[in-house]
Amino acid sequence: MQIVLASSNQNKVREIKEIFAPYNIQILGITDLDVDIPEIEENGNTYFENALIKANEVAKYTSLPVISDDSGLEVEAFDNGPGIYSARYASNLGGYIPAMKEIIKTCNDKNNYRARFICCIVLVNYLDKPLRFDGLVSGRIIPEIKVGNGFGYDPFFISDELEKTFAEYDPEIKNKYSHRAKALEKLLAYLKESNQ
Ligand code: ITT
Repeated sequence: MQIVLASSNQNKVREIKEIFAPYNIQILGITDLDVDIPEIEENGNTYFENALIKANEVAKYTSLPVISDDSGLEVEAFDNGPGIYSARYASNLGGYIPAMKEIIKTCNDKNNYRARFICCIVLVNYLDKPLRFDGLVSGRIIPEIKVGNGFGYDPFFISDELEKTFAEYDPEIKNKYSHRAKALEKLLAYLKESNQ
């Protein structure tokens, strides 16, 4: 089975390909379609709406099933932001290091470090309606930035199920415990069941 992944974030593409690697499913990137897809405006109000916008846009160019991933970091002390604005928040501040420093400051001020990563995966071109698979990982922000593996906000987030930040582990660990892994686990279980 082939699935097109509607994402231009190469880190997500890498993680999703790694998670699918043991299964008989080939993940194609947008660039494998050999078509020119204009930049997609993510103007939804929820992860699901944004994921649907991305998946539907790419589905205009292929008859293969298409998945998309909309994800973000929610920090309690930050009124559960940056959330769906996670990528834009970092880019407005000039990168992930300044964005993490700002978030740490707010957590310090409020003495609340609770946070979670959210991932919403949408599958279209499969049934006659979009399907949605959600993943969440609860954890905490730490007041240090441990640059290493992973991407984005990984260097200062520790899942409640782990001891260190996602950035400090090999990709296999993040790909087992992350919000993305949890959403994709549900998608894989669904595909397995629907192909039987
Ligand atoms: P596409 O829309 O093209 O897939 P994007 O990076 O714009 O790429 P999103 O709009 O879903 O994707 O933004 C998700 C942002 O949330 C991402 O850029 C990171 O800032 C953050 N994020 C999501 N998952 C993460 C993870 O596993 N580790 C660290 N940060 C993550």
